[in-house]
Amino acid sequence: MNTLRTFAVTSLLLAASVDVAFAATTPGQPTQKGTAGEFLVVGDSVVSSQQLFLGAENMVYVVDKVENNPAQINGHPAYASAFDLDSNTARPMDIITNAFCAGGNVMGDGTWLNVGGNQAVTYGGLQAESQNGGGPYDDPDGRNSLRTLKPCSDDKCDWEIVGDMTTQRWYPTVETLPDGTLIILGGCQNGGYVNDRYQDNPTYEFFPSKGAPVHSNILATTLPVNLYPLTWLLPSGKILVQSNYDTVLLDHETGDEKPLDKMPDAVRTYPASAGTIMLPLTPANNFTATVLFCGGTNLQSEQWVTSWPIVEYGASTSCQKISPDVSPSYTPDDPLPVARSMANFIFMPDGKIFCVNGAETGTAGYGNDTWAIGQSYADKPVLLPTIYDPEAAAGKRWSSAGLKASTIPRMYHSSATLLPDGSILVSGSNPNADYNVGEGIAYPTEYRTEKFFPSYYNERRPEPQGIPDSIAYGGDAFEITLDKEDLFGDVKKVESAKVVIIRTGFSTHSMNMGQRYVELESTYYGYQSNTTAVLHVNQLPPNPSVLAPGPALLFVIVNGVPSVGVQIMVGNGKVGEQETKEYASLPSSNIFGSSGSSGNSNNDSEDGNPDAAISLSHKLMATYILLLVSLVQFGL
Ligand SMILES: *[C@@H]1O[C@H](CO)[C@@H](O)[C@H](O)[C@H]1NC(C)=O
Ligand SMILES: *[C@@H]1O[C@H](CO)[C@@H](O)[C@H](O)[C@H]1NC(C)=O
Ligand SMILES: *[C@@H]1O[C@H](CO)[C@@H](O)[C@H](O)[C@H]1NC(C)=O
Ligand SMILES: *[C@@H]1O[C@H](CO)[C@@H](O)[C@H](O)[C@H]1NC(C)=O
Ligand SMILES: [Cu+2]
Repeated sequence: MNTLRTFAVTSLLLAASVDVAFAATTPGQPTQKGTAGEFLVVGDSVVSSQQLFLGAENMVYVVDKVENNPAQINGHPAYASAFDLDSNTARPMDIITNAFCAGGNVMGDGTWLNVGGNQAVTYGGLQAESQNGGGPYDDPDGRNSLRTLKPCSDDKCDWEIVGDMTTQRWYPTVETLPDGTLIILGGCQNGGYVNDRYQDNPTYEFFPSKGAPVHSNILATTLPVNLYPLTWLLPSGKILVQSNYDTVLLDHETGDEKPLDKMPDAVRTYPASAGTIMLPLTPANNFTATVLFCGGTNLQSEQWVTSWPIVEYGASTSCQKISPDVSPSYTPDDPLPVARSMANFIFMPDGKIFCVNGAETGTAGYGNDTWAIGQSYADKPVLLPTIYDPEAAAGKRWSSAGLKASTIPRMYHSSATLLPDGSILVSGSNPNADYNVGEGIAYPTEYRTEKFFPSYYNERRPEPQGIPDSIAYGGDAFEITLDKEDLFGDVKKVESAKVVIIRTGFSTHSMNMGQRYVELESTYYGYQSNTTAVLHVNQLPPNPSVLAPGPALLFVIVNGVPSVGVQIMVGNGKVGEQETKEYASLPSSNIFGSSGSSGNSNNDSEDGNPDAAISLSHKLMATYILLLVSLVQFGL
């Protein structure tokens, strides 16, 4: 019995700040060796990577369902681990209760929450006799559990149970709110391939708790495929919720749900499990959110609840996107080159999207049906990744040019995340009720963990100086300096420089909850005489709904080559309302000492004196106009 394992002390959570160093550092070069365009098996995750997230610059945390993993901790199999990116080794961790198909996300102070899960189980994933621990797996019921982790760069941090939710949630989604608290949406009580009305939990609640769960109409009306609803906090402060064929804008403060258009072509929620992502929020698109959905499965509700050889049914190639703060309608985008269920969409620092994992037929889920492949409900794993370029012309956005396939099928219960060095960690796959390895098993429990190395991986990385340890919502701009090597020996390369913040998110079930890419506004001064440059970089817009507070990675990209990412804190590092300030205006870009005009630089500064340049600049007026527009647009 382990009844004392559960502490109902939510207040503990807010007491201490997170023990990760957020230092103003100059990033160096990657230490991992790899070949551009290829995967490399780098290590063993020790437990199967059903869920994972980058918690510290050098540490990925892995969460598995309860099963018979050979690695032991505290006298029972381990169901979690920490994968050290420097040594590529994992240490088993104790996550205490059964986090099977849990949700997760990060708070404004850097604390990660892992929430919900399944009842206690024994061999074969069958229900355990005791729900309080004991038995072979010693895994108390996790359906209400609120588990937190304050990540660390060593082995000194662990999961703890900080209390219970008011209701049971298996397959919940978690979204970070503008004050750094969390909203927890949906789920069911007992699990299964799809949901049903006897166990549905069509509500949302908050962490820290704001009381009883709130009923959600879209969750109540989109059975049976309303598990792990697809959600994004929008710059308007509303939350986009997509479930089965329905879409709404949720106002989480009033409970109002405004219906948007029906999702065309396919179901995107689990177990259809499309690849989904909010495209980059940039100054060029005025930080307007567009969400992309690709793949999934074209089935009607009644087709999910009868047993038929779904494993042979082709997945969808359809891509659709929506800009919910602007229009209620979906518009088609370039289809996937290969149909996929269970694709993971992962941001690369250059703003392109890496699409990895998944299967050409079938869906997520597993069972002992005669038609399953082993227990897998999916087949024809897609091994060749493909990349989506949001900047490319329509018809040309997808490409697998220069990419080599993986050799490891990664389907149900696989996951992926961007790493600071710009590689992508890919792990998991386990369409099995329990740990299942050995000869003749088509899709075993997979521990092998790969890194994928994008085209830029072995380029000399920029080593920008002046990266701050936190980014605010408006206020003074800051400067980042680039030297000759960072500019590839050519001052004009500064024209391509951008500064971006990426939240890598909580990866599970083809979702990366909270994943987001925001480009900061920046201008430059380039100096021809000594081939150096200064970037003038704005803080985030004065609106925490553009990027909720909490830790994220900052990258500087020059000539398409990203620096190694530095972990910074977005906001004040605390849970609570965030201060917003006026958005600064930046001096116009200029290359001093150049003989011809370049880019959008002006031509009145042959003396290389930036101050003279500003005072003379015809663009000064434009800057003031920009400032005015900014003030208006953020309602100041
Ligand atoms: C499915 O079969 C496996 C292997 O025989 C077994 O361990 C498991 O308990 C079965 N699951 C169910 C739900 O019957
Ligand atoms: C490069 O030259 C500019 C213009 O003279 C000067 O302001 C800047 O400090 C120089 N940078 C370095 C790193 O020497
Ligand atoms: C750039 O500066 C030179 C020298 O002052 C001047 O002769 C030329 O007209 C300028 N060109 C533009 C496009 O302003
Ligand atoms: C930019 O977005 C804001 C709201 O997010 C809006 O008020 C403003 O009109 C937009 N500006 C432009 C130029 O589209
Ligand atoms: Cu699952």
